[in-house]
Amino acid sequence: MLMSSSNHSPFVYNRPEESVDAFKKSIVYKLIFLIGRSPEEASQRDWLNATLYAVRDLVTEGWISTAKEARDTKARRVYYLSMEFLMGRTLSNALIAEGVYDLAKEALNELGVNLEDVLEKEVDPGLGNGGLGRLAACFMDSIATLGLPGMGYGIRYEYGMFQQHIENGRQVEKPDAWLEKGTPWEFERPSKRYAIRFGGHIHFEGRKCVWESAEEITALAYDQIVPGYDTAASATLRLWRANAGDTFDLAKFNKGDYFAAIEERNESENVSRVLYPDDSTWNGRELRLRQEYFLVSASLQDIIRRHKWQNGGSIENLADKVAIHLNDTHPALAIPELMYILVDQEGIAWQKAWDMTRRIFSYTCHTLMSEALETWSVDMMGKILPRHLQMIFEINDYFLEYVKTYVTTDVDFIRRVSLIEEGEGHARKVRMGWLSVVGSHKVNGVAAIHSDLMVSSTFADFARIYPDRFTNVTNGITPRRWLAVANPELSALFDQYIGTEWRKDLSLLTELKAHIDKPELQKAVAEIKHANKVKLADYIWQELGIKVDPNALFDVQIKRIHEYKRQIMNLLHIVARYNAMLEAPEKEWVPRVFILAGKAASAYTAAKDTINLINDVATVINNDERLKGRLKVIFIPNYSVSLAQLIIPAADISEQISLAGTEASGTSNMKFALNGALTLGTLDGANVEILQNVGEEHIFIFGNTVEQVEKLRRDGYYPIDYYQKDEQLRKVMDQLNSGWFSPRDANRYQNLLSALQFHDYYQAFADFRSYVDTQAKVDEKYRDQKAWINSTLQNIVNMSYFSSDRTVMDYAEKIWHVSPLDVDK
Ligand code: NBY
Repeated sequence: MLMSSSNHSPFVYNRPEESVDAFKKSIVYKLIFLIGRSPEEASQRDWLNATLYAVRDLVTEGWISTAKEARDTKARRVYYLSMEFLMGRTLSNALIAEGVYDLAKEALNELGVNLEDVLEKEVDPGLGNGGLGRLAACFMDSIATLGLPGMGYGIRYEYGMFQQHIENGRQVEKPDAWLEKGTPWEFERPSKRYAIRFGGHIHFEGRKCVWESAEEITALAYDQIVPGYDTAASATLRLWRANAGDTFDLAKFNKGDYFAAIEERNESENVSRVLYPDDSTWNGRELRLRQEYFLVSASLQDIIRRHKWQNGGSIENLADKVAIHLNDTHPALAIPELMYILVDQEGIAWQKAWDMTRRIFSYTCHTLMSEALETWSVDMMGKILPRHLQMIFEINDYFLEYVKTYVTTDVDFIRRVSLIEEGEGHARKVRMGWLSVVGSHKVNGVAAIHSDLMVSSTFADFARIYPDRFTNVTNGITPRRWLAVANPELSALFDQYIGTEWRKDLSLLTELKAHIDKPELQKAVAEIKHANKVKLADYIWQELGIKVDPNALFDVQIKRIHEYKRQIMNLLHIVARYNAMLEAPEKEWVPRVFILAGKAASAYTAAKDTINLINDVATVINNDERLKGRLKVIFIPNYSVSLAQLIIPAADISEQISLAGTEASGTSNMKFALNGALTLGTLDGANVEILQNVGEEHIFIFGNTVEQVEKLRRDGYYPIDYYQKDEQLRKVMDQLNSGWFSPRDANRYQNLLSALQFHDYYQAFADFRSYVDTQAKVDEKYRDQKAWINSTLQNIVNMSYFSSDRTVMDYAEKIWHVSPLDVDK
């Protein structure tokens, strides 16, 4: 049994529950003895760090006990391998998890420090690109809160996602040196270090394969506590940093070439230098392959060391005690790595090792887009990981033999499912998606529609081979960060009606249904939304010097910039609205603020041009006085988790307008709905399930269905037909083409626009009319504030399903087969 967080700990001599004074003392103690500053000379950052240390004390014992509990009960554990974890800021989340937010506020206040100011000082580590990385973070939060024996493994990139600056309307990338500010939350683990080997060659000694590597670097562990909410249980996120270790090139060193020897050290540390800032196209770089292997090798060594330690040195029962989850194919090398360990190092028979491996692994697919499917050239893999390539060949032989024996001998089919793509005229490639499916016992998509498409398209052949392997686990979001932390006023309001337990059990939101018609609740919800909009408007004024009216409808699209997400279609509607307003300036237009944010991959020209076009259109519209401030377009730079926490609670409309069949799930759609924004979306990803949960009167659905999209593709999609038929669209496109919004460089958007007009894979014109018409319905509803607030509430109370606690329990039961530890008594 673990000590509950509310019990008195004998070790933390000044647990703050007892009094503000104890908390004050703890913070000041940290300030003086860990940071080395007196209260008089402390900066805001010093106070932040001192508070972080003080709060970390509160969770550390529970964290240690959670680990002990898992050890003592020999629990089966789950390990979540991910190249990305977008954790967001720590302090506010930890204060809320420990139930000491108000106490900390008061303690700091008495020290003359404002907690909210201090919170804003914390860096927001950008160790991920977007949805995939943030999902991993929500899962860690749920694993901790549910008390599951689980742990995350990732890379401690020295530079996270680049900082986005906007210069003359264009995105400029600046390095994100997040470590410079210090990392008081983390525990360095100098004793947890593993050798990671690369290169060299293999030879056979009899039937035994021997890998003699050429290079070795060290992986060092850094741990973060992920506190569970209102429980002593915590989870661990372990991130690896590359270190050159003790190895020098002694030849160079002895020759007196000191600098060359040191230089090489620097180079080997490049492995954990920087996050690849691309969320869609995989780019085949050697350094990325090294990063993936670095994560996999360090994590598996750590997992096996722990397992052996707890199982008397035996590895026989590994598959009974360990589940390893692959967050997309990025860590898929774990499959041949485990085989290498079991077969070459542990001497387990190949077939038995393969059975164990498949029981251990499971894999989530996050995309259907072919350009995002990882493949590595056989040549490159052979150079960096010769034994792993050999092992993949062995797995492939075994697998294809199975297919020929039990499924089909059709050569075309065999060629399609082979783990090795045999290129005609191009080099052979390893298909990491296929490897992940073959090496796992379960494969899941992230929303119902996506999982269906997965088995009918990308993995259709595999669904025939392994009909029971594929399943769906719809994504979710943690209500702690996305409601309790991001929207404290709304949270406090709900507490008054249904108590505080919804933070742990989001199904309790349904109890609000009994109160939905109460005018005082409706009024309070409207007032809180307004206050959140005022806050965002202040930020926009501070950062961009643009005044927006908090009474206007806030229409928000925040996500990575990508053609499939169709920010450009949003823009087409904005320009159409602009034109319509100028044609009838006296009409009662519903004032609107269009807010967009998101980063473009640095080599993605169409995405970068889109940002430029948004800003060009914004400049013209925002300065057109004929509009009397009733239309504004705002691009907020440098989108991040912390900005999402500011923007989402202030949104009225959530734009989820990807082409049907392209967005695997989306998760911001859930965050918006939970905060009372109404979705304007296509029948794509989790929008479909949001529709099912909130009901069609409370969501704005438009556009072609997957079936219609596919039919258009088959029959031929001719954007020009839509252009000719639709006068409003024609006018918008003619304006854009004429350089209306970029007079000094009229041809700036030629490529972007001609793609839309002649061969747009994402069919923006096809959905334009229904999008614009649906936007008119949005206005209509917004005019009826009573109806609007009712829909707002209907969205919120029907969001239970989208808690990541539900998602993670689904994984735990169906896929990982792990159960919660007995943490609190
Ligand atoms: O994963 C996103 C999906 O687009 C979104 O629909 C889904 O809700 C979310 C969580 O399941 N995918 C995503 O964020 N992908 C990446 O960030 C990503 C990152 C790196 C690479 C590919 C994709 N890569 O190839 O390096």
